[in-house]
Amino acid sequence: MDVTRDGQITPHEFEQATTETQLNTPDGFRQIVRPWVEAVVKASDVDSDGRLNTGEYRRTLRALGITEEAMKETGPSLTDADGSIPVDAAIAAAENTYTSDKPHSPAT
Ligand SMILES: [Ca+2]
Repeated sequence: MDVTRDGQITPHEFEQATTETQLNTPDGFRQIVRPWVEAVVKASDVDSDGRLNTGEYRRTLRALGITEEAMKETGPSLTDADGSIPVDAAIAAAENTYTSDKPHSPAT
């Protein structure tokens, strides 16, 4: 990570290293990001029924700083007929978001 080997990690070095190891690589996602995503999604499932209902889903995205507009784009593609999202689908969508080459492609 300390490319210049000066004993300090600049913001650019940090960004470059994390992008290379975590983003756009399924292995990087599985090793580094997926545990965090799983923890967030499972903590969001307040009633532990294996699904994120609308309230659980919206509350989590709001806490993560996701805008209402982005929620409207993402939610409908993931929800089942009852409006809830299976926990596994939410985790898969996050993986796609982190590893896809397409911008704003949560669950394609
Ligand atoms: Ca739930």
